Amino acid sequence: MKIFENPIEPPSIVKGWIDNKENHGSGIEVPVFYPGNGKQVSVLVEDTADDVEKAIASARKTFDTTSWAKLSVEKRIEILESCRQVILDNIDELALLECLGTGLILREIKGFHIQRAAYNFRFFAQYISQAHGERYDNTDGYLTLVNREPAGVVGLIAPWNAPMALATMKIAAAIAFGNCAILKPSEQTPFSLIKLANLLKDVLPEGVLNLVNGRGPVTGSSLVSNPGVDRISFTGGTVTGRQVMMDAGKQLTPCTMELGGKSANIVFASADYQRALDGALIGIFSNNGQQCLAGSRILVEEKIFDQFVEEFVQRTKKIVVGDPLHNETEIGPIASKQHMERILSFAEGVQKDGDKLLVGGKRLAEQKDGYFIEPTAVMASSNNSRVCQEEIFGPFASFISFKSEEEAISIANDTEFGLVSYVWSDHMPTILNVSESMRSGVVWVNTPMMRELRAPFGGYHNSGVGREGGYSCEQFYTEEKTISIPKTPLNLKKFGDK
Ligand code: TXE
Repeated sequence: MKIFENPIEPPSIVKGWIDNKENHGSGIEVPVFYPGNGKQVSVLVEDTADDVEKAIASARKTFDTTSWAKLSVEKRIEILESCRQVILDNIDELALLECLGTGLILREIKGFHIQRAAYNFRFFAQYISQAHGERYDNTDGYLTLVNREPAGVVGLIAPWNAPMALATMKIAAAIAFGNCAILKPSEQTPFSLIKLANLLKDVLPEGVLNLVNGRGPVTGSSLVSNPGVDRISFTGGTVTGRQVMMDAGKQLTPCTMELGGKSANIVFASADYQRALDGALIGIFSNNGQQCLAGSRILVEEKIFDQFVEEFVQRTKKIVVGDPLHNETEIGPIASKQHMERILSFAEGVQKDGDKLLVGGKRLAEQKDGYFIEPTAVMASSNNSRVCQEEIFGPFASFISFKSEEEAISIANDTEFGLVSYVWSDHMPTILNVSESMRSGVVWVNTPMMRELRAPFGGYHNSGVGREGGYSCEQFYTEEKTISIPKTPLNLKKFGDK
């Protein structure tokens, strides 16, 4: 039996971070595992409602009583650029810690996740250097200014599938628009983000970025339910998102929700076949298959269906699943035992639903203690199958064939989700018609994934509420204020002067 080594010596205990100091939480110890070998590597001390209260009070104090919220744009840009530099200076350690928590492939963590984390700070530095306000003159002699002011204290709840890349989008946006933030990483993957908070202590004033650790229903819900929080930005599952929104709703706290997906990857016979095949594999198997934007329902035009499926299956059989530290690995372990078992349960249920397993579906025995599974593909009997309707969130593709553009559109939109759609065709009228017909927040044409940070990202239906991206974040993390001033003293009506 092969036991894969930990990527880095794990911290023996993970604590919270308040006022640029470690905070020893008052809750229980929660075990943390390395997905590559299934061993417990650390514990995190859970932050209770009292610890969360302390983090909020610290953030509020900084927001209300220091110059943080009113810094000049030049100074704020300097700070955001320094955050970026700190990440790049510590890329190796942050990448190993990210790998320890998530089991993501180290090569990809270094090449994408940490780079994106650094870039998120630069992106918002550039964005605020160009942000503009509104000003209205009117014939009654008034000048009206529209200010965008920081929202205040914001709660940021991050998931486990890409902690650095996703959480820093929230942190950088919150800071760029003058807020103080409280981050709650996933209890499964605390290592890289707590390290980041520690590293940023030389750049960020006390109370600007606090971090609380713990399970969702304890630490997360204490943050969401606290009336001292002015915004909640959440990325996670749809079921949890619904709960978070209900809890936040009691205080009328505005939320953005970046939730699950079951995205259609539509391949027309008019597509560049080879690129579409490569794109379909990337769409479902990158990031160990654990991504909200995965192209998990692969819809292929009947004319090319058999050949496409056959070649997809042959390529899938050759995918290298293994140690995330090895350079040749293409898919690493699933993030947790519980999640691995959930993914496998879909493969076990395939026959019951009348679907057919094409490849994969089992845990990889030779790497028994790690959470490794075979990349999997299923031929669905119809779009009503469980494998086509539920988010599996793993290296698990479902195939369906279609005969016409109308049928493809109808199948693609027949889902509770609406995050992303992929369209593969070289026929412009098809590209335009399908793109405009998709009930999803994003459409990618002839490309597997492309995130333009200036553009909104988010979903229709149960895939989310609100958007992330340049202007979308500016709207979310600020309050608008309208100030009207007469340019010269105006004649006022005189009450009681008769
Ligand atoms: O995530 P949760 P789970 C999907 C994916 C996955 C499913 C469940 O389909 O199989 O969700 O994953 C915190 N109040 N995605 O259960 O629960 C939690 O501690 C406040 C899609 O592991 O959504 C963590 O920090 N916070 C997705 C964060 O929410 C709460 C990414 C996400 O955990 C909370 C991850 C509560 N009541 C999973 N309960 C994406 N959109 O990319 C939990 N949390």
